[in-house]
Amino acid sequence: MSDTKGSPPQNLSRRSLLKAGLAAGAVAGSAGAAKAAGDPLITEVQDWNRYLGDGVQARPYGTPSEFESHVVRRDVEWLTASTESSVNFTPLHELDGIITPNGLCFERHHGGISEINPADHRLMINGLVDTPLVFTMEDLKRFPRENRVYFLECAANSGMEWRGSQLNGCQYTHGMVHCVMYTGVPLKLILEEAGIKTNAKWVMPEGADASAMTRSIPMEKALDDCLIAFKMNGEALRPEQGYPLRLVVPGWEGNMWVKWLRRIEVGDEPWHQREETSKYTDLLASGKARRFTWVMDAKSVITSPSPQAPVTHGKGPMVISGVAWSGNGRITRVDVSIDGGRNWKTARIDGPSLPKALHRFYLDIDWDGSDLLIQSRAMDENGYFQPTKNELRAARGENSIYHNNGIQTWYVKADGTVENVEVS
Ligand SMILES: Nc1nc2c(c(=O)[nH]1)N[C@H]1C(S)=C(S)[C@@H](COP(=O)(O)O)O[C@H]1N2
Ligand SMILES: [Mo]
Repeated sequence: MSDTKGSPPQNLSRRSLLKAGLAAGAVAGSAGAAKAAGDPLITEVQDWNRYLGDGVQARPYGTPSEFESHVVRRDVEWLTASTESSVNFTPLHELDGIITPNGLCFERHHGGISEINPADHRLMINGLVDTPLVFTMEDLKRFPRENRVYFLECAANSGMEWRGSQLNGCQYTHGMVHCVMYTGVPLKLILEEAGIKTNAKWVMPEGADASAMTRSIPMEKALDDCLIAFKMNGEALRPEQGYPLRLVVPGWEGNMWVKWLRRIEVGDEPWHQREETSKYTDLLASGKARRFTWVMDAKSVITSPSPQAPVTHGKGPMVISGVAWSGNGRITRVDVSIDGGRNWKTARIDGPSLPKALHRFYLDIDWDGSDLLIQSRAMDENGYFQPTKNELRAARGENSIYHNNGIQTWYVKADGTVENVEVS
């Protein structure tokens, strides 16, 4: 659109000149007024206004406008050796509200994406149950189902930032999180159908993908709020997200949300699988490792402005926006600082406030055009406050990758560009 800037309008009618003059008068004296007076986007009838557009069914499955083609998941090539065992990131800096569009949910696979025909998919329950069972997708869809909105965060989200600021973009530092509405059957109902033995204390979901992902989950959680989900945001799960079936483990680390779910074993103790021993444990400074660190603690990040979303409008009104979430429930408050944590203002949370879901916050400021160090810190319904990165490092040392929920700083420069820095 900027290629039309400055080109003189042709064939201006008296009427359109008059109108343009009036428009200029309305914002007299400003640079914007001069532009509006001769702006062909105002004075000329545009093609999209003149010609008929595509009819219905030109796009049987809708996709975003071509002008939004930059809003995509992105990866960091040097992070992993292969794309099949890798991750890409949600473009948080381009999104608003609390729901992540299905095509933009970050992907984390350990053995690539399984392509499964739902007619060929089975879910088995075995182990310490009265009756081992195998369900087809059709069987599962005959159980009462529920709709619930939850965030999913990989425990490694922000892991590259433990020792200092590294990746220059909110998409890369914080984009291993998404939030959708799941439709599924409570895991409790499936376990009750099989009948769990009195000594049953743990369940182990297993994936049908090449990595056959397995994790141990305590029975209390399995019977509490876990779902066996087949829909996200109203439509079938995407293959990337585990089509046709995934486990939803609200508030707990993403690794436990087994995709392409094909089996649930019931046992009396944890299985000590790879993903809960050599991976997804946190090596402390003492040499000991924390393990079974399931809950994702309260965290927040400013999504805009941020390095990939610089300020292009100059001084004056500016919307600072971000997301906050807690694996322990609702977010009750988000504070924003524009001076690197010296002073804080309480941000406005807008949209639904659901437990274990993303919350959207805004701070509307009048920017004086000077450098800013912007930060956000979230508080959840238990009174837990998101820590600074120094507080985190004091507690857990510097070996960690997982569970970095430290406060993020963006350095907004006078020219509007934004950089990832650390003020702790
Ligand atoms: N079967 C299976 N389930 C899996 C994985 C996998 O590789 N295979 N990756 C796990 C990890 S580490 C995360 S963070 C989440 C990512 O879910 P997403 O791809 O929907 O974002 O899925 C989890 N479930
Ligand atoms: Mo993960």
